[in-house]
Order: sequence, then structure tokens, then C-alpha cells
Amino acid sequence: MSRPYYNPIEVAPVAEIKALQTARLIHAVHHVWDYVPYYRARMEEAGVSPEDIQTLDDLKKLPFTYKQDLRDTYPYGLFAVPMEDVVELHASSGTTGKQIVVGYTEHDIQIWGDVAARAIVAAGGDVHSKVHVSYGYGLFTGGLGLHYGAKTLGAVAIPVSSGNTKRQIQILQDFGSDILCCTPSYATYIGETLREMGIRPDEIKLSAGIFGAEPWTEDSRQEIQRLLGIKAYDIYGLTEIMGPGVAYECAEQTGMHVCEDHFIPEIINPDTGEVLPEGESGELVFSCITKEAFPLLRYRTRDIATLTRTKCSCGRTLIKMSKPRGRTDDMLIIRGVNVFPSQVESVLFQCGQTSPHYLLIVDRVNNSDTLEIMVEMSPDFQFDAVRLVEQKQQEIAAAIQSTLGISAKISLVSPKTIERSEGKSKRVIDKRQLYK
Ligand code: DLL
Repeated sequence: MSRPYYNPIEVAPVAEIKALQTARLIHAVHHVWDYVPYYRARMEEAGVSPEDIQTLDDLKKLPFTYKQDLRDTYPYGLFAVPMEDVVELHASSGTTGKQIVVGYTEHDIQIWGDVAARAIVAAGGDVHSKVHVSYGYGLFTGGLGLHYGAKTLGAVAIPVSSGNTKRQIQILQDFGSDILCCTPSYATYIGETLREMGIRPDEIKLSAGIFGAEPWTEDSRQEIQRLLGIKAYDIYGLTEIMGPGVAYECAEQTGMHVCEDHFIPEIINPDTGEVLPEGESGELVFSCITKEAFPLLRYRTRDIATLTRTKCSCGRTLIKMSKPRGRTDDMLIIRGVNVFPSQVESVLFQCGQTSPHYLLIVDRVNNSDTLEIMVEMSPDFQFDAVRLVEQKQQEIAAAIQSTLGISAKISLVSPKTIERSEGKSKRVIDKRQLYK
């Protein structure tokens, strides 16, 4: 019989988790003070020494760490162990700017395997599962992270990596994969290809999917579940903190449990840096309390989410984070209105006959911002009926106006017009950046 959780800490009393966090935080602060001159200098500047950190509440005395700090110390300036203790490097370029590089000791890799194994178990996996990993392998953490999770659990890792979608489907069929791991946009693409090939979801063995690395809405979850005949679980992580497995979803599918025994989350006001009370929306900040090679403290993720510690029906006591709504740096400001691509996605789903593929094109004409939304329609939409096309455009424009408060030009395009993604999808073209 499969276990309901992987590691007993997932269901431990909250007081026990907090005691563990406190002890580990104190140790982590000494570790960076002793071994990372950059951290020591930042702490001295802020007037804090390791002795000032005795409780979880003291965490807020520590200065924040920003992506810019990682760039300024590129490549190895924030490593807290000698290179002979590092066994693996990963990197991320993000959407903008110079890449950053992170390192792991053998112990760090073991913890990564443990937290990713928790995600697989929470999605119904066990030692018998065949875990089909279609995240990219390489410097990106997606592929190897889930791979380590499957191996740690004792399940079978199938390292397919991303791309070659028809071959993915052949492997799903022939190898009998149970759990698919990839970005939600690639899951949609695989599902659509399956449909085009005339293969019904019940002809493959998949029962679950573990999808993350980019924002996705509840509507796209429903779409993926329908296309692939599975239960779709969210997983969150970022290169700087560990990779996938920082937080993962359970059967309740109402947010992701944060692996608080390794990463302390906070929600802050991104403008003032003030720590916000539980339940409020703001920027997620993480402190690594067990990492040896690359232990970031109070790292500003730029992801917008909420944290709640309500009782979960799965029995896990770890705090839950909401689906990130987007990143502060993904948020578009169009004629003064804040717009997240995920909000547009929700509106499109509600309008019906749309597909999950869309593109926002933002420009500046005569000193005023313009927004065009290219929407790919589902195969049953009748493009030859001009009146229907106009009606649909008006319907979507009105829904965008009433939900987001901005006007947009809607362009409906036929199926398969918008480029598909095998990894993280690109939803926005902001031409205004060209004029900066
Ligand atoms: O995307 C790690 C990962 C791999 C997570 C596979 C989940 C699955 P990065 O490339 O460094 O690492 O990108 C991290 O991706 O700050 C978020 O903005 C976004 N992100 C990650 N997971 C989610 C998610 C990997 N479940 C950045 N929902 C993060 C929304 C996500 N956004």
C-alpha cells in the first residue's frame, strides 16, 4: 500500500517544525557568517551579528538577498563550502539578465531528492511508479530535480527530457509511465498531440502529473486533466533555493505545502519590505536553513503568493503557499493598470471556445500603451462565419475590460498558430522595451 506521505516531518506538530526551524536557522546564520565574506559584510552593514538571531521572529533582522547579489558575486562568491565539497552545479538565466550559478554538496543533493520524493508521493506515487521526466535535463533544475526525487523514493525514473513530442507519446505508451513531470504548457501540448494522433487518454497508463516552473491557472489544470485523463499537481521551486520541490501540492489541490524544515517562507510587501501577516498577498521570500553549498537567507523571489496554515485534509501540517499569481517582474503596467498574464488566461477560459494558447503584445503608440491579445481558438470554432468572429472578439474584449479594467484589441487566430513550448512558455511580447 502506498504511504500517504514520504517524510514524517510533513505531518509533524507545528511546534515541532518551528523548533527544528529555529535550531537550523541559528546554525545557518553562523554558517554564512563564518564562510561567506559577502554575507558577513552585508550583515555588518545592517548591524546584525549571528548572536542577534535566536528565534524565528529574529529572521526579519537579517538583510534581504537579491538576484543582483548573485550577479555581483558571479560565479562562486556566495558559495559557503570549498569547491572540493561541491558535487553539482546548476544555472538559470531567467528571462532577463546575466545567468546565475548555484552549487550543491552531496548532502544538498540528498535533501533535494527527499523534497522531490515528497512531491511524487503527494501525487500518489510510490516505489512502483514509473516517473516520466519531461522537464529539460541540464543546467535547468527541472529534469534532474524530479529525477533525484524518483530515485530517492525508489520509483523508476524515466529521463526522457523535453522535446520530440511524438516520441514522448510512444514512450508513455510503451513504457507504461504512471506520472508525467513537465511544464503545464508542455503537458497541454502533449495532450493535444495525443488527441491528434487519435489516442484516447485511457489508452495510456498515466494517472498523475507534476507540473510547475511557470504560472498556470485552475482552468488550465482542468484542461490538462481532461486532455490526459489524470490528476494534475502543482510543484514550485527556483534554482536559487534548490530547484523543484521547495513546495508541492497534495490531493486537496488547494495550494502547495512548503518544505519548511528546509526553507523558511515569508510574505513581504515588495515595496516596503515589511513582513505581512498570514493570508495576505505579497512577495515570497525564502531562507535556506539546511543548504551547505549555497545557503541563501531571505532571498527575494519576486513571486507573488499567499501563505496559509489552515488544516489540510491530507494531514500534512506544513504551511501552504498559493499558486504564484505571477512575478513582480512579469507584471505588466499597461496605461497604469497592473496586469498579470494569468488574469488574462482566466478570462479567456471563461469565454469558451478558446484554447490555452495566447500571446499578449504590448506596444506604445502616440505615447499611449496598447494591448493586443492574440487568442488561439479551439478546433470547433467557425472562422468562416464573420459575424461569429466579430461577436467573439467583442465578447472577449468586454470580459477583459470588466475584469481587468483595460481595453484590448482581440485577434482570434486559428488552431496551432501560436508557437508551442516544450519548456516554459512565452506569453508576452513587450515592444515598449525596444524604445527604452
Ligand atoms: O523553474 C524550478 C522548477 C522546475 C520548478 C520544475 C518546478 C518544476 P527557475 O528556472 O529558476 O526554476 O525558475 C523559478 O519559476 O521564481 C517562479 O517565478 C516560476 N515557477 C516555478 N514553479 C512555479 C509554479 C524552476 N508552480 C521561477 N507556479 C520561480 C508558478 C512557478 N510559477
